Formats: sequence, structure tokens, C-alpha cells
Amino acid sequence: MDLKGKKVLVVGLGKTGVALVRFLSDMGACVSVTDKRPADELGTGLKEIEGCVEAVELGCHRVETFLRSDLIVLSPGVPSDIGPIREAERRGVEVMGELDLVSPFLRAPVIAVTGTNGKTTTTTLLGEVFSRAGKEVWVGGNIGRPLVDLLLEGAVPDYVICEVSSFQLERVRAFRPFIGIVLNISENHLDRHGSILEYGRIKFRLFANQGPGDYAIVNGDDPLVSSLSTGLPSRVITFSSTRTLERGIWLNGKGVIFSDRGLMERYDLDGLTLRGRHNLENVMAVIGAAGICGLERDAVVDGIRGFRGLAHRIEFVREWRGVRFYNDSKATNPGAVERALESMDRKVILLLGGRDKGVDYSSLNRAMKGKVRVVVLFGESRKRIRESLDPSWDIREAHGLDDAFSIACREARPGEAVLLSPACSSFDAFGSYEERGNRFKELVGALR
Ligand code: UMA
Repeated sequence: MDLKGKKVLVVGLGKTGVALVRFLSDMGACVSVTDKRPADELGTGLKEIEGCVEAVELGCHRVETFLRSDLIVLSPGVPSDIGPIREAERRGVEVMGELDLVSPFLRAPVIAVTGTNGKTTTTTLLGEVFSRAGKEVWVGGNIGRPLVDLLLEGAVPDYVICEVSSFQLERVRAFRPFIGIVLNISENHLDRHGSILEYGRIKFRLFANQGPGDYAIVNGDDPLVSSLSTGLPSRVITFSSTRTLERGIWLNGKGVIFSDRGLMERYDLDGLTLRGRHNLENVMAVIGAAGICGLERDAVVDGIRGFRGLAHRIEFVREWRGVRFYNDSKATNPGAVERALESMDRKVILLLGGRDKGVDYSSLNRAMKGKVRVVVLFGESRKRIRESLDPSWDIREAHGLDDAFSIACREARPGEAVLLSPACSSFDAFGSYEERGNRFKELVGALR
């Protein structure tokens, strides 16, 4: 892709936008940027692109700005269907996302991970396991480090391990991972994608540009993932935590079997510290990628056994007066809450709420059965969640997280757990799920 002298407009000046501007400028493009937020809300972005841009438009997106460009590159958080983008496309201006811009410049095989839940854990674990097996890796993507940073750094690792979101996949036409992983699909981001089927189809764009020499690792226990997996252009490797397969990845006692092309390996996972079935699925996907790449089995097992999990994902914080506190602030959709509840071995006081993403919360009723004693709703979405929950639940309402936490502490009995697994994003009251999780941990830490 020749970018020299091209008039390129970057839309959005968050982390990705800043990296895009800098890369495009390095490649000799004439770069402009537009962000709907005004300068005083943009943080350090403007400073970081000093000297790299010809024009900056803030506080609005004017159609003329889009029409003047040869190429428009979108940040993931910018929906594809906003007016100026539609108009520019109608007039023949090329529009692409970060993944397609980066694709022609990639010099290492990509292992890309998507799914509604478990992406970050799986991506991080892949990084650990591949490093342990002596491979040089670059780990990034939706995890918080834009893929375009890889090009800015000039890194040429053995493997690029990349977390990919539905936002990034929305308009993929060229991105081609050597191994693509779809962990699961449940309701999320419906405010942007409209329906779960459309959301699922977008996730499967991960495989759209693959060929017969590439691999698709998919969850054979997830009905939507399975139904979308037929007819893929790459070699499909299925994993299952419920049955033995003819080939693929499955559980065997306290181990996992990987079998493909006449090869069969058993990975002994006795002593695994990760909790819950969903984490076993993440581990199976990692073993699939490791098996395909021919990593040394003992290194893979060491990497997996040594992995302690990530903060804000069913993170055990502390035990206080016999009550265990878990921070699962990253659970921003009902599917993630279901998985957290599944992994609990005691009665739970569940903290739910935040900003609604247009999803259906009624599936929580089944997941809560036999596990949850009291539900504390908080934040913007509390009314909507209450409407989806069966009235027979013991439901309390609180304004914000702090109030919800006080109620939970009053209600919890020794032997129970207080679980923050909110099913919603944090943006009604916090800048990120990390901030919300850290506040929860602060409150737990302050208990005397
Ligand atoms: N903006 C516009 N016009 C619009 C919409 C947004 O100008 O119509 C501007 C905003 O004002 C803001 C900028 O775009 O200044 C933000 O861009 P962005 O939302 O793409 O944010 P980045 O900082 O570039 O972060 C993105 C991902 N964010 C989203 O997808 C929303 C980060 O994922 C990712 O870590 C980062 O790129 C690096 O790849 C975050 C996320 O929440 C963690 N992802 C979602 C998820 O995991 O569920 C998909």
C-alpha cells in the first residue's frame, strides 16, 4: 500500500487514532484528524501528534472534511454508519479500519483472538506460553495496545498475538490471521451491531480472508459459533469441554488432548490455578494454537500452570469476616456474569449495574438460580435490569457502586461471597472497567 502523498483522514483521536496518525505520517501521507470531542476533553492525544498532522478538526465531524480525503481510517470506537462516513463512501472515498491498514505491512504470522468473553485472558496466556516456549512475541490489539504500534516500533517478532474486537472486525476486507480463535459469542454491543446474529457474523470476519494453510480454532460447545463455522476457508480445529472429538481439542481427566493430522498430544494440567469452565475453554484454545505452531509441550504446560489470571476477572480480593470478595468488573455483558456465577462454589451477593448496552438480561435468571441470595442493582441500568429479573429475587437498589457495596456488606453472611460482576459497562460513573474494579477493591481494602 503506497501512502506517500495521500490525503488521509483519521477519525477519532484516542489511543488508536494517535498511533495511526504517527504511522501514516512516517509513511509520508498528508494526515488530517477529526474527533467529535472538543480539545479540552481529549487528554494528551493532541500533544502526541504534534508535527505529524496538517489539519485537526475537533468538536464535530464535517462532511467536507471527509470528502476532501483520498482515504479515511477509522478508530474502532467510531461506528461505520455515521452520516459523513456514509456520504464519503457513496462518493467513492476509500474507508478502512486499523486492521486493514496494518495488514499489508505485517511481516510475522498473526494469531488473532476474538469472542465475547475471555479474549484478554486468552491473548495474555498465549503471550506467556509462546514466550515460555522460546518464541519472540508481540502482544497487543484490543487488549490496550493498538496493532499499528507494532509497525511504529518496527518490531518483527516470531508471532504477533492480537486481541480483536467486533468493532475492529466490522469492515475487515484484508486482515488475514494465520490462526484465528473465536472463543464464544453471547449478547454484547447490540447498541452498535443491532442483533446477536449480525454481531456473530462480524466476529466471523476474522476468517474471511484466510486460506487452506490457515487455521480457525472455534468453540464446538457454543451453538452460534458452531453454526457459523461451516464452510470456512481455513482448517477448522474445534474445542469442546463437554465431549470427546474425532480430532481437535478436548478434556481428558485433568488434562487436555490436542489431536490433528495424525498427531495426538496430552497436556497435563493438574494444579491449574485458573477457575471455571470458561477458563478451561480459554486454555484449550491456547493449546490448539501451541499445537499448530509445534511448541514444546512441557513449556506450554509450565506456561499455563504458572498463569495466575488477570485483574478484574473473577479476581479474589480478600476474605473479611468469612465473606469472600470477588472483583469481576470486566464482566460487562450477561454472558460474562453467567460464567462468573458458574465458577462460584458458595452463595453470592451479586452487584449488577452500570451503563446499559441494549442487551437482554433475562438469561441471568437461570444463571442465578441456586447461586445468588441477594441482588444489588446500581447505576443507570438498574431499572432495565430489574424489569428483566424475576420479582421473586431478593432485589435491592442503590444509586452508585459505593452504596451498592455498603448494602452487600450488610447482607453478606459468613461463608458467602460478594461478587461485583456488573453485566454493564462502567461509563455511567467511571472512565473504565479498571477504574470501577479498583474502586471496588479500595472499598474492600477499607473494611475493618
Ligand atoms: N470518536 C469520534 N467520533 C465517533 C466516535 C468516537 O470522534 O463517532 C472519538 C472519541 O471522541 C474518542 C475516540 O474516538 O476521542 C476514541 O476512539 P476509540 O473509541 O476507538 O478508542 P481508542 O482509545 O482508540 O481505543 C480502541 C478500543 N476502544 C474501543 O473499541 C471502544 C480499545 O478497546 C482498544 O484497547 C484500543 O483501541 C487499542 O486497540 C477498549 C474497548 O472497550 C478496551 N473495547 C471494546 C471491548 O473490549 O468490548 C470493543
